[in-house]
Amino acid sequence: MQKNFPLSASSDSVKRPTELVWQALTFPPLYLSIGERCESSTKDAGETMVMKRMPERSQRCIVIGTAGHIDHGKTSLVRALTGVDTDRLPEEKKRGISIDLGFAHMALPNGSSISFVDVPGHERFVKNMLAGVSGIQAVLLVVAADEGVEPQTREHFNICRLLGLRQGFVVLTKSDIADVGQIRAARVGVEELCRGSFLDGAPIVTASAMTGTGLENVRQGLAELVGRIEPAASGRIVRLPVDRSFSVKGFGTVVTGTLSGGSLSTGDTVILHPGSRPIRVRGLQVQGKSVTRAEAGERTAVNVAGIEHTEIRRGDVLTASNRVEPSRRLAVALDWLPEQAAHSGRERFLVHLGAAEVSAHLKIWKTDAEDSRFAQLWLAKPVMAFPGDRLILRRPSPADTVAGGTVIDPFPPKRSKALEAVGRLLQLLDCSLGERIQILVEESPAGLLFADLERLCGRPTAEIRQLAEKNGGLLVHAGLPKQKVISKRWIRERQSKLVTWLSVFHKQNPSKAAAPIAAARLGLSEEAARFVFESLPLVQVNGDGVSLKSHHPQVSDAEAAALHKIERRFQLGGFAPPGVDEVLKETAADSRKARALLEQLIKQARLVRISESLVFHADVIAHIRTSLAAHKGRRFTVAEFKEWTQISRKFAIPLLEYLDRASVTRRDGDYRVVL
Ligand SMILES: Nc1nc2c(ncn2[C@@H]2O[C@H](COP(=O)(O)OP(=O)(O)OP(=O)(O)O)[C@@H](O)[C@H]2O)c(=O)[nH]1
Ligand SMILES: [Mg+2]
Repeated sequence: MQKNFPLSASSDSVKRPTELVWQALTFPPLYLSIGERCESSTKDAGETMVMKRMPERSQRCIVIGTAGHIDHGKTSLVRALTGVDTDRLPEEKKRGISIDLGFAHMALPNGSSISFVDVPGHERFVKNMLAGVSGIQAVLLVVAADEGVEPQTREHFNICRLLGLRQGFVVLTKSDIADVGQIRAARVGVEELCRGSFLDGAPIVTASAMTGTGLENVRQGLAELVGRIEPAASGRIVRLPVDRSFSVKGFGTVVTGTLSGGSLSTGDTVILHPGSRPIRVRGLQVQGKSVTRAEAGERTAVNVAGIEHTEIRRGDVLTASNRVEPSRRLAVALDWLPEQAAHSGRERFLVHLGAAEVSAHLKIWKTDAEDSRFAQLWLAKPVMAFPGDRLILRRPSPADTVAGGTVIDPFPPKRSKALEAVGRLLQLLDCSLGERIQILVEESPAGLLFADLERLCGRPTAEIRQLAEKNGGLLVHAGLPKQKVISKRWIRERQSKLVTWLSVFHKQNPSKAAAPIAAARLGLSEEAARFVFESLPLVQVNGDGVSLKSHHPQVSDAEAAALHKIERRFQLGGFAPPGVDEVLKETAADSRKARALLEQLIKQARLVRISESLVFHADVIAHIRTSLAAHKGRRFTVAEFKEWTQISRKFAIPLLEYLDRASVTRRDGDYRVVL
């Protein structure tokens, strides 16, 4: 039976032991009760999970991050709004600053709710701030009214802008200690900072966490903000970039993060990356409550089974898809901050993606001296990245944010020339998923499996299949053991090559009925070759041989006589044909030669192969087809069929199976139905 999380304590009623190190859990009240010790590990890394179902909760539940310079009042504002002090580390208490991420939540009167991610403002902890803001849907830019815009106001704002955030507003805090002139100056500074950005024209609310003045306006602003936020996409591959991993007594390992799409249910098996380790979801909490399902965009705490909390680190990723995998090389479009020169060469950067921080170097694809937009990132360790993911590039020393980036291709070709690479990235940059599928399939020499496409596109197979099937330029080949998508253009190109090759083969081997597929496949896999051959109207595939339909093998007088003899044997056999081996033996001393003659007759449709060892004359099959066609819809048993044809059971069963395959009849239990 599934074990529930403790539901007894509420955040404010619990007096937590001082040794609690990581109280800044997503939903501390439910995981922690008096005396429980919670340990944590917070280091690097990744993301993911596949979405399947629609949300079961009707209320909106969104994640908002704070941003702003050190000491500007972010934590105080969150506490005034939620009653939760997100500074929980002893060191945070001692130093009076936030060091790591803090979490709190509040309910809005309309039933919606907000999860706050409170970030530290200190310049040394921007890396922690980055682990928190990757999952937020809106920002509260907090600026102390008495100080105005400061360096980390700017850096945090830039990070939010570069991550592609679209919603948020500004709170000028500490209004109780700022005079009118300071407030006006702070407002002007903020307006200047935000000009032309997603916060241009956003409300600038003046408030004091100390006196409570203006907090009602902040609440109102939050309620309006929630209404403007687009719901996170369902039906996507879900990733849970882990920003925290800790252990709760009696429950074991709990990890937290923001689900980036889809849903996660208790009992699901998820895969931990890096390492591709499957683990089971024992329990889930969202907004401080145990739930059976967490949805895209929600701050989620996941109780996982069978793994120590120290084995999961900040930046690791949970995913429900076993087809996606982390990558060490990313093709990206970069947006450099104006004051930052374009970089390349040996300089190392820190890449922040999801909750991960990874060292990397850059290769910029320069097509002219000015252009440093497109680049390839070589990462020190793999990260789970999907096309369209945003990332931040920082210089480690002196620490500074230098650029934002968008992942264009998480698995780019290893080698290519700058012009080629840029041309390709420009194509992929703004394309739809359908166009991306087409580009990727056309690039690959023999088509792509759906599993490959899921990995390359970061989107679920069901969505990819739908788009591939309705794309006139692509062919979904169902005949292979694993379904593959092949471009029709590619087939057409191969078609002309194959036809040329076959013409040459027939010219050089005029007496051979067909070329072996293995020899004709022109560097393709046998599966792909067979698929191409079968799709060509000019070409005929027969067993292991392939030939042009227009080809008629030249035969000597002796061969013509042998052909006649073989055909005659099957014709005379009628419904009781002779054994293939027996006929071959009679025909020629050289068994390969005899088989080639038989194959020739099959190719010419004088004989029909029913199974490997059973061949009928074409007239017999034509006779059966005509006789059955006159009884459309008629049901009959094997015994009846035997009676009509006077055929033995040995031949009747394979013959009927052949007729089923040829859609002349359909099996229905003990009966056949004439189609
Ligand atoms: N007078 C006054 N003081 C405030 C107000 N808000 C915060 N403070 C004080 O400012 C100091 C810093 O507040 P915090 O809320 O910790 O600031 P922060 O932005 O979270 O700081 P970091 O997380 O370290 O970046 C504390 O001493 C607060 O008591 C306010 O509205 N009025
Ligand atoms: Mg703080």
